[in-house]
Amino acid sequence: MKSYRIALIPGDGIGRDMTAAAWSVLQKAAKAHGFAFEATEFPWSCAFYKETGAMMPADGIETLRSFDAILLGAVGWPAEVPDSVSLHGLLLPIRKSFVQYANIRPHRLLAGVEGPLKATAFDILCIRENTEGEYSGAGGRIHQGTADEVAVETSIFTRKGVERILRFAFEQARSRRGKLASVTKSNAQKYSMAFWDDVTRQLSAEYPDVEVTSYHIDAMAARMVMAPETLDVVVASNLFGDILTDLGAAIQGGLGFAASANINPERNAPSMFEPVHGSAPDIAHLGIANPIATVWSGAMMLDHLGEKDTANAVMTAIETVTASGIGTVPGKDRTDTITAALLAAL
Ligand code: GGG
Repeated sequence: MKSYRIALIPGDGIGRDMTAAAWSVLQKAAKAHGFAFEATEFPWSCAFYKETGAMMPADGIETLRSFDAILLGAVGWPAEVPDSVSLHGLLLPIRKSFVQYANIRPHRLLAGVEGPLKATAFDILCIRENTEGEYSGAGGRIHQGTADEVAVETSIFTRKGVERILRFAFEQARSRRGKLASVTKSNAQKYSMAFWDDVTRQLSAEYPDVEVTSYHIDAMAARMVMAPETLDVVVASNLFGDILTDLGAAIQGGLGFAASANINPERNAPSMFEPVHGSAPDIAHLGIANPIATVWSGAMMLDHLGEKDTANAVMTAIETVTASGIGTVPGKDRTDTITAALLAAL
């Protein structure tokens, strides 16, 4: 029987319950479709940091390299470990080391879910550059804690990095409704973001079948609220993509529905699948978080592994559950109830 080796990193807070729930759904789906998942769980998290002084062991990246994919829950426990430490110690090294440069985040309303907008029919695929830009980690602080303190943080945009993410986005647009929105703030950031706009223009000549429009981030934020149905594929830098996809999560009914895939398109290292949401310490261990975002991320993992029928079966199960009203209102149904309904729908 075909078997996939998956690295499971539950992480912190609700990440632990969400990966457990998603894993039970994915395993059932795999079994029903004649293949197996073999999980190896890694305890890398803020608790691990408290014990060892690192978010993962020094050979963590090499350990993960041999897996077919990574399923991650959430990272962060700010009461004990600064968010900048937990993020730069686990999630970002994985994304960068495995060249997972395309972070794909779908935003649409699932059957039965009422978002906060009047618009009900939208289907946006946000693509966030995932390895450089504002998240490059280039900078420093001097004279810390004094009146002369200086903090410098440099965004890095390389032609290689910008070209590959835009090319990926053009290809996605070509395979969908043929529309691409490229998001910058090139009036204010006149070097890096003007460069991004230039590369968008240059590549557009290779994709005459794709209608490409450049937007400033502020205009895009308004458009996602006022006219989300006009958008197809949206591509943005690391930070802008991060912010826009929390807005995307909001218009699709909440972070409980927002899935994501960190893709290495060249497939020379594992890709990683994780919900958009974080560890939510305020509701951790209350048993009320919605596992749908993680299960949907798992469906994206199935799709990436080439198990498209199984991915479709998981998505159908999700929408069968939400259409019945279960899991559609934040906090109404318990994690266990939603998971049981997903398993039954499969
Ligand atoms: N589900 C992964 C997670 O914990 N995300 C929280 C987060 O803050 N991620 C940082 C980022 O994606 O920029």
